Amino acid sequence: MPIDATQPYDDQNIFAKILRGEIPSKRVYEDQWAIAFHDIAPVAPIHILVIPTGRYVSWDDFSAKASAEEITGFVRAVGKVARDLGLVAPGYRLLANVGQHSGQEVPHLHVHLFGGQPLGPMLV
Ligand code: IU
Repeated sequence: MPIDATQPYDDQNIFAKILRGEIPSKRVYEDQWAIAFHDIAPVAPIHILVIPTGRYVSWDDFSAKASAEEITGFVRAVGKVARDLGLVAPGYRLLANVGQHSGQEVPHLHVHLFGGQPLGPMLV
């Protein structure tokens, strides 16, 4: 069921556990500001999730409350992951779901990075 993007941060959410290393993931990147790992149910040949190391429910929360340093660090990490995976020349897509209408399922901000094939037009 989609989450309510206005809910308080829950330290027991699955991505918080992945961040703390309590649940395994296939990590491709980590630094002070972000970690990135393979989505467990990929919908493209390359489907990576990039999440901030801070406690943010969604893009809304992050954009409103994160420090300039955190925002810069996170945005740079997303770009670096894509570059490291060789996705800039062929191209890629970024997506962040926020709350009910988007279908956001996990209450820790995550940016989906899709690539590895022509992705077609956005559906909405
Ligand atoms: P959404 O934007 O909240 O809808 O995306 C959640 C994504 O998290 C979705 O693509 C899931 O396949 C993915 N995921 C995961 O990679 N590992 C997990 O343990 C769980 C969800 I739960």
